[in-house]
Amino acid sequence: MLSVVPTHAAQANTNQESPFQKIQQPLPVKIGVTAGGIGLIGLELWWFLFSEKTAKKAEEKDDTQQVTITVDGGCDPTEVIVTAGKPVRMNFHRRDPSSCLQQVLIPDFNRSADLALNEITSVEFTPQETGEYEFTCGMKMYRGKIIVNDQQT
Ligand SMILES: [Cu+2]
Repeated sequence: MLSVVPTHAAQANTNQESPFQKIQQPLPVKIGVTAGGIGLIGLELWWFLFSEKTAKKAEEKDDTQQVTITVDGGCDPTEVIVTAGKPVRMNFHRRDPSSCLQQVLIPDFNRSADLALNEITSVEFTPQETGEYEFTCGMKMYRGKIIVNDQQT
């Protein structure tokens, strides 16, 4: 997402070179900052709406539904499918050194965990009700979904 910044800087430079620089500088700068901000928002929207989603059903082992999530520039899978009423263990394998991904939050189940680099950190909870719940990185830039289905389905 930071890759937007150089583009914005280049636009600001172009504006400063125009002959109207002294009079109009504050306005182009404001427009540049606004455009940069809108660009970032757009990029985030694009990321959330159109980036590839992968869904994976948790596998039942020892009465626990288990799923491994690779954390590397985001989460894979982005959607985890589990069954209500049974313990869930999410194994987060963090391979990305970015500080953005050093923590995972599952607010609906009151869980948070610090992820050690190149290690698997497990988070356990038992969803009692069907529905869709979110898990995110510490700063909520990356998001994933936990889909809790009825036992019959
Ligand atoms: Cu983050």
